[in-house]
Amino acid sequence: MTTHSALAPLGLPKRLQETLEESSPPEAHCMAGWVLAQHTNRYDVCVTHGEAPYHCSIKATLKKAGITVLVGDVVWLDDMDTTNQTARIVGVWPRHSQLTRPKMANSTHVLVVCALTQPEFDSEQLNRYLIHAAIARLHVSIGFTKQDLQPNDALLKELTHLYADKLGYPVFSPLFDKAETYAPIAAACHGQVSVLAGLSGAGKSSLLNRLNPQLALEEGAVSHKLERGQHTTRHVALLTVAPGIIVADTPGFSRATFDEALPEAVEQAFTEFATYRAQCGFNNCTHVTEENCAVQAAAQLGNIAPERLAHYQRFMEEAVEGNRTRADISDKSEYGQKKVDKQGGKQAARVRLNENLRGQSRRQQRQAMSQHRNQPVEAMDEEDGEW
Ligand SMILES: Nc1nc2c(ncn2[C@@H]2O[C@H](COP(=O)(O)OP(=O)(O)OP(=O)(O)O)[C@@H](O)[C@H]2O)c(=O)[nH]1
Ligand SMILES: [Mg+2]
Ligand SMILES: [Zn+2]
Repeated sequence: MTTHSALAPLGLPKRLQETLEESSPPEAHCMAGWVLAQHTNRYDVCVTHGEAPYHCSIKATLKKAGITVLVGDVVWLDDMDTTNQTARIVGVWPRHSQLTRPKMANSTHVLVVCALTQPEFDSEQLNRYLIHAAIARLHVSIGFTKQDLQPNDALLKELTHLYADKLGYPVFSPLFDKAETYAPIAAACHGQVSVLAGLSGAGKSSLLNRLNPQLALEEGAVSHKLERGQHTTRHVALLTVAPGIIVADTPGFSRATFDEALPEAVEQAFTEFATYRAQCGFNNCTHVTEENCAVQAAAQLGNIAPERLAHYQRFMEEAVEGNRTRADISDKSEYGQKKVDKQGGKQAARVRLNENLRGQSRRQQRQAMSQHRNQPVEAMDEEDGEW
C-alpha cells in the first residue's frame, strides 16, 4: 500500500486523487491525509477510510510561513502517534479549488441553502453566495427550505423562474416532512465534494439529517423575535452522508463580501450579462455608470433582473474598493474611474486580470503559487470570530 492509496475510498475529487498518485511525501514515512474538520488550531485528519481521524496540530514552520490549512485540504502527516491518535501536519498540497465563503478547500460543488422564511428570505445574501461559488469556479445548486412555513407559493415560483429557468441553476425545494423529496439533492451531490452555504437557521444541518438521519447533526431553533438562527453549527466538517455523497456542513454566516475578489471576476460571475456585454459602448464597460451600456439597458427592459444588476453593482463596488485599498496592486488607480484617452474620448474603468488566475483573489493566487513552489505565503485572516 502506498502512503496515500488508503484515502482513495474516501471519495477525494478525481483530479486531486491523480495529483496525489503522482506525488511523493516530504519524508518516506509521512502519510497523506484529508482534513475533515477544524476546531480552532486542531484538525481532524483522515488517513484511512473508515478509521478514526487523527487529531493534528500544524508544524510551527508552516504556521510561521503563513501556510493555512482548511477543511478539504490534503496534507502530509508526520509524528503519528497511533496510541493517542495524534499527528503533525507538515505539508499542504496545492488546492484544486478554494472557497472563501465558507472557507473550504478542494470542494467541487456548493449547495446554497436558502430559507423562504425564518430567517426572512434575502435575495442579496443568496446572490452573494452564488457569486462567491461562481468566482471559485464550482458547480452550484440552490436548496430552498421552509416552504411548509411559507403561506403561499408565489415566492418559490418567482425564484424558480429566475434562478432555474432564466439563470440555469439546479433548484431544489424539498418538503420538510417528506424525506423522499430530498432525493434529488442527494443525486446532485453524488460524486461531488459538496459544501453547504447559507445563513444561520437556513436549514443546512437539518437538510443533511434528512439525507441521512444517522448523522444526527444538531439543529437550532430560529428565534421568532429576531428571525435569526442561533449559530448552532460552529465548525466546518466534511461528512460522508452516504456512499459517494460527501458534504461539508458549515456554520451559517452573513458577511460574504467581495473586498477580496477581483472586479472582473465578479463581473464574469453574472453569467446573464454575457449576451449583452459585447454590445456595451466601451469594451471594458463595468455596467455601473457608463453610457451606452447594454447590460443596464437590458435590466431596464426586464431582460436582466433589475435586482441582480443592483446587487452586481454593490458587489462590484466592494471589489473595486477592496482592490483600491490593497497596497500590492500596481494598477489600483485604474479601477472604478473614468479615464480620458489621448483623443479626449472617455474610456470606461479598466479591470485587468491574469487570464490563468481569473476567478481567484490575489491572496488565493499567491497562496496557490507559493504552495506550488513550497514557499512561504502571506497568512490568511482567521475569521473564526464571525462564527
Ligand atoms: N418547518 C421547517 N423547519 C425547518 C426546515 N428546515 C429547517 N428547519 C428548522 O429550522 C431550524 C434551523 O435549522 P438548522 O438545520 O439548525 O439550520 P442551520 O442552517 O444548520 O443553522 P446554523 O447551524 O446555525 O448555521 C431548525 O429548528 C430546523 O428544524 C423546513 O424546511 N421546514
Ligand atoms: Mg447547522
Ligand atoms: Zn455595460
